[in-house]
Amino acid sequence: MANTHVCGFVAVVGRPNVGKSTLINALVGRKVSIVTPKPQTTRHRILAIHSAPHCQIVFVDTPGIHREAGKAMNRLMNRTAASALSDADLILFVTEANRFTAEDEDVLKRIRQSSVNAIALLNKIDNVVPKDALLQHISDMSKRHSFVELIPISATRRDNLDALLSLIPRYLPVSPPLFPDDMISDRNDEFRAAEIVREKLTLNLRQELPYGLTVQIEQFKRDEGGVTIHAVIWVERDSQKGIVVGKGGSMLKRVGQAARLELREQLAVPVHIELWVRVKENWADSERELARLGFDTSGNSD
Ligand SMILES: Nc1nc2c(ncn2[C@@H]2O[C@H](COP(=O)(O)OP(=O)(O)OP(=O)(O)O)[C@@H](O)[C@H]2O)c(=O)[nH]1
Ligand SMILES: [Mg+2]
Repeated sequence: MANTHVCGFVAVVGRPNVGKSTLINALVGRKVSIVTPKPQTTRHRILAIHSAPHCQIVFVDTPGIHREAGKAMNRLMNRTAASALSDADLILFVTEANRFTAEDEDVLKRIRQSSVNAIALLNKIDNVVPKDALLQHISDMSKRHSFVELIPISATRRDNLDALLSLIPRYLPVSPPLFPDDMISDRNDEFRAAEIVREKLTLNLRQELPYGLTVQIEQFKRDEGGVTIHAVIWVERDSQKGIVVGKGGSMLKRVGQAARLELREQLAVPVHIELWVRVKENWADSERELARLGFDTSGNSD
């Protein structure tokens, strides 16, 4: 039908670290969501919007669905992903092309229960050797569920992403756009600043520590000179404080510098960042603290 406009929500789901956020950033052409090599990077539901003359695709980035749901934050992350999945018009189920794990199966179970149309994406095909193995993985995947499409991709190399973008509109309902056509995300610059600081912390700190910290913006001020940001890095225990500060403040300096450079690029104005580290005992295991720290704890049910 000529001149028919479609619009809908496309939930991007999968276990942690399969490349959901990388894919979304590549599809909308902007870094809406942070990316790191460590699992459990995304903690929030983040919208990334692609607008074209006859369609508007609202991608929903979600936390990786995972099993070690020990703390309140982990349970909240899983709930956030599950509710995005059941509210969607279409699901993009992201897996790694060369393996299918028990956590992937957990996600697929939720997809089956939702009865929403799902496209299976086998990501990171640049990692698959020998290339023939990919055919076997595609065949295995096609037997697990009646996916409406099954597409091997590489989010980092952009392989098959244009094909994916051109297929999605046929699974979306006829609807006018739900968002202004110049809007790329539902998140503001303050949220983005907190996330970029957390990304730089995750990239620079070793092992488990990134899971125990969160970033809260205390001040975000714009004036003629640019943007001034004051951010607090909350850790769970006193013993973690020294590691985040680093020897003579070296870690904070490195993280602040990396975040400043990226934000200056994104905001196109000079950026000044000051970081503090504070302790809030076991914040990640308290629903109340999570709500105070900006997590959306409302209305998500399992
Ligand atoms: N080789 C390769 N690596 C990729 C590809 N896509 C993503 N990655 C890498 O996979 C890692 C995880 O990427 P993310 O986009 O953060 O993964 P995610 O699924 O959003 O992870 P969570 O937010 O933790 O659930 C990063 O190191 C990416 O660079 C790809 O196509 N090929
Ligand atoms: Mg992510």
